Amino acid sequence: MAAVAGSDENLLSRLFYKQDDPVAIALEDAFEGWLGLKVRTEFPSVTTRTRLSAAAFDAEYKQTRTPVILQHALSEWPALQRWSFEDLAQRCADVVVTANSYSICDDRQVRFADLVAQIRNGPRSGESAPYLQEWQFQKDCPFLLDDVGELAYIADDAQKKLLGFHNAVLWIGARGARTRLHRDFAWMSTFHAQIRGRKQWILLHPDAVLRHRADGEPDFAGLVAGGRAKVFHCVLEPGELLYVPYHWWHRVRTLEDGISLSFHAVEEECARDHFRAVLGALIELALNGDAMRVADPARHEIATRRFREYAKLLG
Ligand SMILES: O=C(O)CCC(=O)C(=O)O
Repeated sequence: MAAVAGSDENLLSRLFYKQDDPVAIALEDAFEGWLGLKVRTEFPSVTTRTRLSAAAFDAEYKQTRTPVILQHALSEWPALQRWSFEDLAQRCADVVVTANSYSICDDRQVRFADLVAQIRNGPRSGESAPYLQEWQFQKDCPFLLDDVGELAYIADDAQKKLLGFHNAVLWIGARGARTRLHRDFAWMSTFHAQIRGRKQWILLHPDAVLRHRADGEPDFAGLVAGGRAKVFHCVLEPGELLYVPYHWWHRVRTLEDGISLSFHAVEEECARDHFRAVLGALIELALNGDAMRVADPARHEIATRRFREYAKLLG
């Protein structure tokens, strides 16, 4: 793979946002190949805990910014019993959503019920697996929130405290759908509730650095060199909740047709940085939107969509 000329940048940042950039796509494909060889044998798994109290979660995982899988956190959620593809397709049928919204080559507007039919029928040949990513459902389908229980782990979410609602989004995709390596915007931590299907997660510590080797190839082995584990993996099962602390890189592959819900929460210590980042991004879009659209169309498109949804929620 061609190196980025004269650059010693962290290649992970190259993947961030630049979802349709050919260099980023080649890099991601090479990463996928490397993961395929390593993932089952060499990466440590994310720890799983059962019925963990909010206080223990705080002390052991939140304070140390360590990912963890929490079992039984969702057992009171009606969604676990009620949500199926058929149920959601019936109740959200005519809502228009954007499928594959993390790509500007592949994205498309579609009726929700039609998208579910496409997911269940599997991708047509040559098409990527359909994926409804980061769907801000709260305005169009507020009744779905009735099926989602409280989570004691996000009781201090600074966004909820300030704006009155959590940032909750749905991910509904076909087997094989993936979200490429990225880290979440604006200091948000993720609490990802798996409702249907299984998902493979790869998590990279915030300090992880990916550089080129002397021959110009990406040095994936360097990610785990030095004995300090920087890459973790897990397969999230229905009923489990995964905590991904802010700034951790993550990459997700849907192993079976799946439905999941993320809360993107703002921890108290990050509140100032979060709201500064959101405001900064909004100002950048307002003042430099045209330049951004030329330099990085995918980033421009994703930011525009995100703020449009945000405006609906605030509106
Ligand atoms: O499930 C996915 O495909 C991605 C989830 C994710 O990146 C998140 O919730 O922050």
